[in-house]
Amino acid sequence: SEAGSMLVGFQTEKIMRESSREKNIFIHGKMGSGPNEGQDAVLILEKTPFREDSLAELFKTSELKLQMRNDIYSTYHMHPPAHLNDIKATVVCPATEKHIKKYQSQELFLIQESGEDYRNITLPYIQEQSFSVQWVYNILEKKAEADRIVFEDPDPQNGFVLLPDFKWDQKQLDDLYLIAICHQREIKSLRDLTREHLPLLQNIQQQGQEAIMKRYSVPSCRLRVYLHYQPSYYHLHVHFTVLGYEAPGCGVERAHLLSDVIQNLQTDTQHYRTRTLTYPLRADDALLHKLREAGRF
Ligand code: M7G
Repeated sequence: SEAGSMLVGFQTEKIMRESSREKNIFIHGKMGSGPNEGQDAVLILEKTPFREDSLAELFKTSELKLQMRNDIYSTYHMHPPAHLNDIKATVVCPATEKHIKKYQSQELFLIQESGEDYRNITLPYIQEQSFSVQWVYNILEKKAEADRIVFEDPDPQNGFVLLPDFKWDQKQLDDLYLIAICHQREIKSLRDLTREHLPLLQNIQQQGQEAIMKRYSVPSCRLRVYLHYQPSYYHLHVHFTVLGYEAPGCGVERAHLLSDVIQNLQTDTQHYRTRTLTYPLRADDALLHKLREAGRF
């Protein structure tokens, strides 16, 4: 099939990031075949976690080659059959310059953005250049990933769609990761939220947690429910990840717990319009340069 041989002839241009600990590699290259041949692509390869329920099969079917033995110690090369030796591949193609930058490892700088900075500098910048949210609209309109939806509240005002994040392959619960995407299209980020959105946020929290309990038996006390500021995609969405899983790129500096957001809005409807928000930006981020030009960094 077309998908089956999509990576044949893939031309690696640059290894953007690699981690032997996380067992992943981020590659910028060009597609070597298929309808996108010659186009820029970001390819992320990641070895998948072990699954408890397949351990018995792993022991039974893998070939072991002794590497060394010394006293009570021995190490082996283990060769499991292909279906127990998955690599998860994520492809972004055609990838824009901005996509390529997103995955390139870079020095980070912490920004203190006041409400005024947001209106004068950040907002015009994100209106001019941010990632397309077409993939979000495809989900809301059931044009993509419709079969992956875990829960939907179709209400246009307070409703949302809950589905697995594309970072999660759903094979095990250790790295459980879902996102809730609201049906309302006018909320770009945390900065747009006021008390008026409390019913929406409470609905996402409540029904999202319930749906995850129902489907995966993971209770709300095991879930981290948060928003990112800045997000990559300016259509309001909420992350649900299981405690103990350190999702890549989900550092503490960008996360705002949904329960804190709700309380802050209950206390002050203008909270996220007026407060200084702290977040990291990459050295090559154009927003960083704008803030610097304005003498704000
Ligand atoms: P974010 O906070 O805007 O940006 O979150 P981040 O990627 O810098 O964290 C967007 C979330 O949506 C991320 O967790 C992505 O992994 C996820 N995501 C991105 N895309 C393009 C897709 C997609 O096409 N499908 C699904 N299911 N999730 C996606």
